[in-house]
Amino acid sequence: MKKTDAPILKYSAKGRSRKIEDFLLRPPVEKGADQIARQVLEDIRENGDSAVLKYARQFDRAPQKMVRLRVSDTEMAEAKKAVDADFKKAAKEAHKRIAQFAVAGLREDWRMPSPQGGWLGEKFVPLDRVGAYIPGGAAPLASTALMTLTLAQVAGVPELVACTPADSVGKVNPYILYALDLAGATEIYKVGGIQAIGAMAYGTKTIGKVQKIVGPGGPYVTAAKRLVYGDVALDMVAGPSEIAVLADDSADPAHVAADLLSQAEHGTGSEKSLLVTTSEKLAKAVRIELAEQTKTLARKEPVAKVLERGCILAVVPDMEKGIELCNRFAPEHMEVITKRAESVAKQITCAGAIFIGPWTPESVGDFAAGPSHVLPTGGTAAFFSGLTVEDFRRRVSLIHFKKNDLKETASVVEAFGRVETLDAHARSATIRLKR
Ligand code: HSO
Ligand code: ZN
Repeated sequence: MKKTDAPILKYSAKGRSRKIEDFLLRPPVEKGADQIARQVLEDIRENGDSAVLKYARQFDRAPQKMVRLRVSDTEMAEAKKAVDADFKKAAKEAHKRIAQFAVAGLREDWRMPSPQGGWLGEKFVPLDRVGAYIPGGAAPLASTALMTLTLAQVAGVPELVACTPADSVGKVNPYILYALDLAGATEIYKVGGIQAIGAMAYGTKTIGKVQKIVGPGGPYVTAAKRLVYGDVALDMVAGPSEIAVLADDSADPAHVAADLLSQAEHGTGSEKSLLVTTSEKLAKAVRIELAEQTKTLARKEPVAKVLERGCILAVVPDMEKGIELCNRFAPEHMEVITKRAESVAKQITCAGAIFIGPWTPESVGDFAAGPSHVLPTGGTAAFFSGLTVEDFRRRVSLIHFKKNDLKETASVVEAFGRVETLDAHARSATIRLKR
């Protein structure tokens, strides 16, 4: 076994393997990032645009001569020209499917009767201004533009802001720009990292404050998002990609390996790939495939890093144990490639998204299927969910009482008012019932 081979480990009923337990632990925020984020955010809060520009030059690849943060109409027009027809077609198809899924996910306003003639309900209203963070860095994630703002577009949000870092000549990747345009972005700024989060959260002269920030990011973006919670609404912790594959001997090892590598190639080296299988034979074959297929990938180095420290092949005694391990891992992406995959998938309860059966590679979820690929990572799928259209609307409760509803509940209001020593609460109900 080479250093870069993922280890095959047993997850059994007797005693837990230390290596597997360590693998399951993913600290949500890297130390160090938090401290830097605090300083940068403070500076942006105080000094606005000049601080944002300073950090864009310092931390993004933006050149010293870049002075304008906003992407101009000319830049957008150039990007549209630069993008090839094949990609345009693909992006439109993806956009259509993401929008259709979002429409299906919209909740209707609803009402239920209150017993004495009134009614109770909820209504859903689009937010006014939201911001999406589109990572630059390791790969130009054009799909992330679609997987965030399309949902806001369907929700009916009028102001759609996007921030994404500039490259070394002060430009944004044209494919990202094209996708942002399709998704209805109304303002695009060339700024990444903590500085993008700070600008959107606090607002500067150039970049007006947003109500909610969504989108994935590295450790610095994640740390910054945690620190601006409350100044703005946020989505979830969406860090380095993760995939778990639950497979039995019906799975094709080449397919399983390809899927494990698909998330390992994202480039940070902190991605996680986990195979959970009832078949040791499959695990061995997958290990060989991982090594073979890696040789043919462009991003060998980051992939090798993940294989070395972020990938394990766990052999379980039965499917039940496998399901248990997957739920404990709570992965961002969970593939089920087993016999009776649908019934196995029913028992997976902790995952950002579940990909069911041999014809559903995770990559369709990244680019084409419909649900957003912005999903919780780091084990937070145990309590967070992926981005949906409802993330871009506020839900407002509605209460409409008739006199008899108030009569019926006045004693409840009075009782609580008494216990909580809040007379005026009680009175505002009883005063209406006095003649
Ligand atoms: N797998 C990433 C999304 C992505 N993949 C974008 C490729 N491009 C999020 O989990
Ligand atoms: Zn991906």
